[in-house]
Amino acid sequence: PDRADTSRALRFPPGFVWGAATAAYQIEGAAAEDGRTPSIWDTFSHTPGRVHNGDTGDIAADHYHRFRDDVALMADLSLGAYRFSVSWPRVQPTGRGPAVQRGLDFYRKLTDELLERGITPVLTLYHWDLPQDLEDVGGWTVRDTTERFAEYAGIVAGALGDRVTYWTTLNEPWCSAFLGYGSGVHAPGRTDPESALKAVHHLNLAHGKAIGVLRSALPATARTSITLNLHQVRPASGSAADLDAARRIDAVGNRVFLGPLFNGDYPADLLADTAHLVDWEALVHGGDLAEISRPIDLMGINYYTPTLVSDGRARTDGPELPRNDGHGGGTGSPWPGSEHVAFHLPPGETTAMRWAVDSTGLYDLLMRVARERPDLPLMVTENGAAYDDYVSPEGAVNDPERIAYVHSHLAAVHRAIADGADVRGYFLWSLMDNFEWAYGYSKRFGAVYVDFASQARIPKRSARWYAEVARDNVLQDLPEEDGKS
Ligand code: GBH
Repeated sequence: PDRADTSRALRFPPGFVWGAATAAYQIEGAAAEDGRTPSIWDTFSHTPGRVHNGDTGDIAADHYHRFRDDVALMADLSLGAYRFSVSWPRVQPTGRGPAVQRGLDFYRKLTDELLERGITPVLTLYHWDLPQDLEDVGGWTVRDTTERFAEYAGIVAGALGDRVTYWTTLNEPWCSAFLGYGSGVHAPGRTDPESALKAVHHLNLAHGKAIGVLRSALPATARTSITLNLHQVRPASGSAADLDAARRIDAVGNRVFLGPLFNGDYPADLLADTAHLVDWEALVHGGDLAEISRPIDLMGINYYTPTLVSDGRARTDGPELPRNDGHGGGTGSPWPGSEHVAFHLPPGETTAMRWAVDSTGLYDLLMRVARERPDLPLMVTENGAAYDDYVSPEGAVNDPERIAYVHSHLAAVHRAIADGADVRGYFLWSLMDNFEWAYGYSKRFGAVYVDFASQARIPKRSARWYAEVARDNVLQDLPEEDGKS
């Protein structure tokens, strides 16, 4: 891009929320403390061969014991908001019955600490850690789990409703359903397309029921939402076959959520594409769609990289593109009914995840949702990048690539706002290095470096840079040495 075009400070709207995000299993550790029992991620990570290097979340970043220091660090970094998740098995170990007070106390202390420092808590009820006892009776493939989730939502709302304004039901239900029950790369590691489709409906329904519970349990000032990892799907060519591949991935990656949420219906093409895999009529009961489409106050969007697809059976035109499995490994497919679609690595730079760096994808995604629902405020609830960070002999972590990545994506958010998208905030993934699911501790997404042997925290250069952006509410042009992307 022409630097002359971009060399100006981008001011964000007054009140724009600057935050960072984490998730319980990825940072808390203390896996067996204060009554917590295993979640599906404890079981999965302790199963040999499932997670890189046999890593587990047993200790993780030990945030359960270090939360006061971590909140002090957030204040130091001028964060206005902190997005975290509640560990279901810490609060309600078997997924049913009475709550464990010590579990709830942790989140009371955490949110008090945040509020004392003027940091707005943004709470997610479910970031993938289903109590193992619920998985043992079917997990997300069974309808009862939706009732269990609604009950759990009521418990947390009762305990924290007086101090938390922002409530998110689910983080990335696409991952829970299709990586958990389809590809098997995430817990519980099942690889059955029918189970994945049942899971996706039950996750949608669990969200809807929880919204109902939150609405009645929380004060009118509370803001409710769901966070989706929507896919910015692009066809590899204009051929009819590639366009159909893109339509299919848009259906089972995006519209499977947006349809019921926004229109109270599953898209007809999705039902047709998957009719041979699941009995939708038996799965979706009367009244379910009305529950799922209950109004929400805000939509969270997580974005990392675009999704480039072709018809893997009949590709004749367009450039040869390297393959990318589209789901980070796993033996099953996370795309039930569309297993023939091929995924490609978009051209250009990649991060340590081998994900393409493409900020236009974020712009396009925000504009798409804004066009569909102009009335609905949006938040970027996750965006960020893993790079091979290391501590220099002087004890510093210099990560210019992460600065360039975040800079370009913030510029995309700014452009979307200028073009009419109602984006209210941005949360960097992640506050600190953590347990990166199937990759264990091998991938570092943090603004803060964590030495997992000593648990020392070292803010990376990107953290200092982000702190300035947050403090000033302005994105300055990057100095030449930090490059552009
Ligand atoms: C999020 O998930 C999670 O919410 C968070 O917990 C996690 O730590 C973070 O992102 C980083 O991974 O194989 O090239 O086609 C990310 C969900 C789903 C995003 C798969 C990338 C495919 C990329 N991811 N997707 S590719």
